[in-house]
Amino acid sequence: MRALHLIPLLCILYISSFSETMAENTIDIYYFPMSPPARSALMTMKVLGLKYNIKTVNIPEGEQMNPDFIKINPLHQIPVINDGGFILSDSVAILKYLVDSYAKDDSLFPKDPKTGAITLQRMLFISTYMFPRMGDYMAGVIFHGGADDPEKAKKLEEAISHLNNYIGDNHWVAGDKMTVADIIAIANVATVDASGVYDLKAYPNLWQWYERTKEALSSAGYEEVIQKGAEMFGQAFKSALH
Ligand SMILES: N[C@@H](CCC(=O)N[C@@H](CS)C(=O)NCC(=O)O)C(=O)O
Repeated sequence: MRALHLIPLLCILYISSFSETMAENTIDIYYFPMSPPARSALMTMKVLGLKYNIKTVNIPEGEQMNPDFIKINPLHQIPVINDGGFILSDSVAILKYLVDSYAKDDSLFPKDPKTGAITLQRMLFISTYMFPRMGDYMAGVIFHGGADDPEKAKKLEEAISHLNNYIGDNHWVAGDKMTVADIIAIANVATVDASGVYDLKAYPNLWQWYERTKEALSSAGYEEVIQKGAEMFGQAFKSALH
């Protein structure tokens, strides 16, 4: 639990590295760097070159239960965006909305029925299959006593293996083009990687995709958004594990 004491300080340091200023069409994002879904939303905003304003919701401190935030999202979860009064929660919906509203074309979320449906299926796989297993194992260690649980670790590894199979011979998670499914996937995979528990190189399709996606997102701020937040989570996990 020692790591939890460091989290507020780390977050202040981390958030202060975002220096974008308010401007017209600035989208508010309710955010915390340790959160994979929140990171996928911010990463997508940066890929699209949008102006944003981070409103920090410190989850380890319980700020999601503040009445003002509950009014914004009664489910008390981040991410949430507020785009000129349009309030939207859930990372999958947010990523689709951002692409539909602001991308110059539909490549990040294809309109073609089949590739669009595969993109959505992969996003839902990450959001409803991999992410809960990561929460169960990693957040379980951080927030509930720190005891390792090999069964939960194995369940998360099953998700990694499925993702490796989905990628197969494709370059990207949803086929031969990069989509928002890659962004949501890497926000989660980087967190799994930062746990230090898994040898991701043992999953060659996934490993090559991981390297390729980091590279593709680097100029949009991969390190700043995804890597740093994942490491913060990984450090908290490693410090709590016993
Ligand atoms: N399905 C949601 C899940 C969001 C979620 O679970 N967010 C966590 C942080 S990673 C949260 O806000 N937890 C606080 C709580 O549930 O009270 C999404 O993809 O946006």
